[in-house]
Order: sequence, then structure tokens, then C-alpha cells
Amino acid sequence: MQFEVFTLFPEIFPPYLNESILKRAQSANLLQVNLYNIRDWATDKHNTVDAEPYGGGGGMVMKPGPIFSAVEEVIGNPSNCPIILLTPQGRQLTQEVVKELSQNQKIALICGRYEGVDERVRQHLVTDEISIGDFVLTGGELPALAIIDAVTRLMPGVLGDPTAAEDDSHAMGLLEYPHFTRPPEFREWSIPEILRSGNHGKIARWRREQALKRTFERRPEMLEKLNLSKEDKKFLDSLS
Ligand code: 4FV
Repeated sequence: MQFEVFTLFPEIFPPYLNESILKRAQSANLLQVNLYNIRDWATDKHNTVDAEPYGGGGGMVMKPGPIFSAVEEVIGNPSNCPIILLTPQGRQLTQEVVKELSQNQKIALICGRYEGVDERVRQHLVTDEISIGDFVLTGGELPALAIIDAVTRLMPGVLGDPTAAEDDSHAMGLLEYPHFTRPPEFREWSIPEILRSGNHGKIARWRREQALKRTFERRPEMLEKLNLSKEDKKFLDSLS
């Protein structure tokens, strides 16, 4: 999986990318992240990448020129991969969208700063816009890292246990069931006996019911999208 990342702060990325699973994925050539500083494509003597908004109002806007030049030089025009702008105005990032993005071999990510990018970048360069949530950040770098992280862990060979990604909560459309590990007694808190029964059928059922219960309590709207078994429905009825 190859990410071409266009940003004004490339130095933000290595500290996160060069640790743990993402570091191993790069060493195993399962992940490649190329970082480009948009300012390197500024053409004026002050390497200007932003300017006041037409029509007034506070803040600055990123100029189209340096962004178009950078992306077209690196990705080419027409582009042979999705060109994603990270913005609060984008479609919501979900595990479903992550799975869809993971079907690509290469993805370009544009990280905005200031009040955002000139609208012509959206109209004539970007092929997709993604938001990581209804809140405003100082830059698109964290959202870009979130996409790189979430997509990379779906790459075969990245997670130690290949099934781990499948039974992810959001992968199944349910919130995760409770996890317990050693010690069996912590302070006066014990763990559910079922988990030490060795009866994997019963454990799987318990986990399914716990995931249904947690989803019912915290995110009931997620249940509408699922095709639940009779058993699941009977269990959920017992909750209300
Ligand atoms: C954001 C988000 C986000 C908006 C202005 C960067 C900032 C600044 N991106 N999901 N939420 N971006 O807040 O993706 O340019």
C-alpha cells in the first residue's frame, strides 16, 4: 500500500509512522509513505502557500498553485489513484470506507491548513473528500495518519493474527465485546467465569451477546444496518 502525502508539515509523520505495527509494515514493504512539502512547489521568492480570502473574513486560505503543481508532478494528470482531501466537509470515515480504500494500491492525501484550501482544488483536482469527525482540527495531518493507520492494518500480513481485523468491532458492524486478561482477580474484581470454561462455543455466544448489548446501549442506530439472527433478535428483545 502506497500513500503519497501532501502537507506543509511533513515532519509530523515520521514519529508516528516509525513505531510498532506501521514501522514493521514499512520494513516488510507492505506500506510505503512518501511525504511531500507543498511549500516546495511555491513559485514566489517567499515560497508563499497561503493568502487572504477573497471577500474578506478572518484566517488564510491555501493557494491552489502549489497544491496543483505538487500533486500533478508526483501523481500525474490524469491521476492514476484517488486524490483525497481531508476536510470536515468530507464523507465520514468509517470502517466500511477504510475497507473500500484498502482496495487501492496507491492513495494521495492532501492535508489542509489554515481555513482550508482554495475551492478550485476541490473542483478540479480532488477525487474524494473525507472527514474523521464533526470537529475542527488545525490541520489535515492527523486525519491523514488515521487513514494510513486504519487502512494499513487491513493489509494481509500487517497484523500478527490475520483474523484480528475481521472480528474487529466495527468490521462486524457491532461495538467490541469486553476483553479480559491476567490476573483473573484484580483487586476485588474477577473475570466472567465463562471465559475460563474452555467452551469456545459458549465463549463465542457470550461475546456476541456482549457486543449486541453494548451496541444496543451505546449505538442502537448501528443495529438497524445489520441482518441479525433469530437468536440475536431474541437476545436483544430480552434487553428491552
Ligand atoms: C478535518 C476533519 C479538519 C479544517 C481546517 C484543517 C481542518 C484545517 N479534516 N476531518 N475533522 N481539518 O478538521 O478531516 O485546514
